[in-house]
Amino acid sequence: MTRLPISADLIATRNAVHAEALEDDYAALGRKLARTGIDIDAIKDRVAGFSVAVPSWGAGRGGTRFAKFPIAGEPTNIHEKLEDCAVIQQLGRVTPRVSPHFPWDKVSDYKGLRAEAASLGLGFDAVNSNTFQDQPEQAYTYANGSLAAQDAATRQQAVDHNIECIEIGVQLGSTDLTVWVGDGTNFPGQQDLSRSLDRYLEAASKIYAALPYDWRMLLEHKMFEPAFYSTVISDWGSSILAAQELGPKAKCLVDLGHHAPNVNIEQIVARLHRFGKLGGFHFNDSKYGDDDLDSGSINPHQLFLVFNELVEAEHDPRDGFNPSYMIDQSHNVTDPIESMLSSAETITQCFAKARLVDRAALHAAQEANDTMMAFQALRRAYNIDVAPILAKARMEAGGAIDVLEAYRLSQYRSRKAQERKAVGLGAGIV
Ligand code: PSV
Ligand code: MN
Repeated sequence: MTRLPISADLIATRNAVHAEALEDDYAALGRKLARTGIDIDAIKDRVAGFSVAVPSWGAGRGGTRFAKFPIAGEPTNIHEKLEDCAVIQQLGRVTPRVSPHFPWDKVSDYKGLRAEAASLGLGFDAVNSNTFQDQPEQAYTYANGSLAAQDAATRQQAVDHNIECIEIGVQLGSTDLTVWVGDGTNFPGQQDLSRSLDRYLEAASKIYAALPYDWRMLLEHKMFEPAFYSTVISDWGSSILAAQELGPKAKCLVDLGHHAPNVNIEQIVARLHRFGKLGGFHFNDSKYGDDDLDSGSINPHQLFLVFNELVEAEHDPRDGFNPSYMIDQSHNVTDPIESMLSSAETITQCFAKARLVDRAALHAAQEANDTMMAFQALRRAYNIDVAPILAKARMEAGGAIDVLEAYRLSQYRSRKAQERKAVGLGAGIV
């Protein structure tokens, strides 16, 4: 039995208020799109089939290394995080899966956790391992690295943790393990740059060997932080080389905030797909570094261009096209539920806009070296406001036409503030 956290009556009542205007906007957009041969209902159906996972850790207020400013009613355990993720899914209807992080989300009964999620209308996405922090009970410190550590026992501990994550994931119904390590150096000379990669590859291959037949290992690269001189899997080049060395089940995961400033991320996406190594995404946005800002809040055009490459890849799947989509954000100054509702909408908008690109016109212009018309093929799609398509798909799936309005009217957060224990101060996410 599902027990959804927001009153269905509230959603229905608010939708009734907005329905007429939505029909009007949808019809107008339908006529506009029809003039270029696009069937709006077909786009709506694609939108209805789109989904992106939310990170369990995104349900709480994030923080910087300087401070965290908790809000009343934020979750402090996986059960409460699931409840908040259920709100996001119930209202927005594009986030049916949660990506858990271990040991942050550790429980004693994972079958029970899976059933609990299902009762909230949720499933589980990729499991994320954590060898970038020490845990109270662990034998060896990760201060000098994990999978690439000099010390063999430390490497083995990191391998064992990843294998435990796979075992947990099997019980939760996941089929992907996302591995991000913070291993690296802060000083030139601190470690040998080649031998540290050798150690990483050797340890990673032990994790790879433990993958069930239908699982993938998603390697997440990041240029810097916490290591500020060198990082072992620093960029998509290191990532694809490692994935190629490990085998076909190893793919690359692109976190949008993990690149040097101004890097052409959409080209990286195209390259990874070209070589059969595009595994998935952590969506967020950034201005300066790994800012973990809300998706599309800084550079929505870049997000659209990433989705444009994804549509190209889907049309030309080569050895297959099955990237997993996840959000990975840190919500430092907003209510995390509102941020994820808004981000999921932005991501879906980019997905929809990329489908509006006149591909035949784009390809013809490319063939003819007609730069301006090729650019215009993208620009025209980017400029279309697809909000009515998303709202209609959402409404038809039982979600709210105006997600933020419904969320605020539900007073969910203030209700939780009465029920939940207060979060301590401190820094960082959990
Ligand atoms: C690292 O910055 C990262 O993007 C990885 O995905 C981690 O698992 C996540 O953030 C957690 O904070
Ligand atoms: Mn990430």
